[in-house]
This record gives sequence, C-alpha cells and structure tokens, in this order.
Amino acid sequence: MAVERTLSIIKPDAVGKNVIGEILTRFEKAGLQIVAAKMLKLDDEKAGGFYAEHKERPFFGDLVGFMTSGPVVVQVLEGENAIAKNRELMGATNPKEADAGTIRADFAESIDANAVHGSDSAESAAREIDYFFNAEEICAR
Ligand code: RTP
Ligand code: MG
Repeated sequence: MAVERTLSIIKPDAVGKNVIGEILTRFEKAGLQIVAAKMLKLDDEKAGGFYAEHKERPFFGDLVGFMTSGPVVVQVLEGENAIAKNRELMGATNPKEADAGTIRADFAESIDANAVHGSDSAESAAREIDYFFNAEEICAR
C-alpha cells in the first residue's frame, strides 16, 4: 500500500455541533496524520468551484448554500491508503445508510448536512488539495 494524501472537510453542521476535535481524533486513531489544516468560511464561488462536478445536479444550489452556511475546517490527511481509509471512516453519503460507528452515522443529520467531505479518488485528491492549499502550507513529517 502506498502513502497517500486526501482532502478532508469538516462541514458547517459538524463545526456548529462542536465536534471538530472528535472528528480529527478519529482520523488520528486510524493512523492518518493531519499535515495541513485551516478553518475558513467559503463563499459561493469557492464552494461552487469545489463541487463543480455536481454543477448540473438538482441539489447543487442546496449544496452550495449549505457549504457557505458557516465555517468549515479543511485538512490534508496523509497515510497508508488515506483516500479509501477516510471514505471508510466517513461512511455513506446518506447518514441513514452509513455503517454504525462511522462519522456520518454518529454526527450527520441528513444527506445535505452530512458532517464531512473526503476525496473520492487520487485525481480528486490532487485537485482538491491544490484547490485549498499552497505547497508551503502542507507540513510533511
Ligand atoms: P462529498 O463529496 O461531500 O464528500 O460527499 P460524497 O462524495 O459522499 O457524495 P457526492 O456524490 O460527491 O455528493 C456531494 C454532496 O452533495 C450532496 N448530495 N445530495 N440530494 C441528493 O441526492 C444528494 N446527493 C448528494 C451531499 O451532501 C454530498 O455530500
Ligand atoms: Mg464527493
């Protein structure tokens, strides 16, 4: 297995619930290192560009509205098989379908307010990390 990097976002619902630390702890306990992190408030342009692949989908407006509704915490996670590992920790997009013990099963309310984002492929991870971080902001250990 290769060491990978993936882009993780703690979404506005989870920030609002004050569970940033609990979510970051799950990543650390699973052996992923946080090699970059920042809190920011997305605007329509930044959130829309991030989810550009969903631009034509009926839920796009709601998705952008939700992602700009409060601060988010964006991180780069690094570790063995980090992309798939993070998707496993997150659970299914719809928390009603998420396995017990996953982040979305434990902290998400709905398919819209679903607590976290994680890159879904190596290509997405590369694009998404570059979308939020300069090389100097990523602290390899
Ligand atoms: P994410 O990109 O946020 O990590 O979520 P994901 O890969 O599990 O799901 P994706 O298909 O990429 O969808 C992005 C976000 O759009 C919302 N969504 N709503 N109403 C719907 O049918 C629907 N489908 C997706 C979700 O909030 C999802 O996280
Ligand atoms: Mg996705």
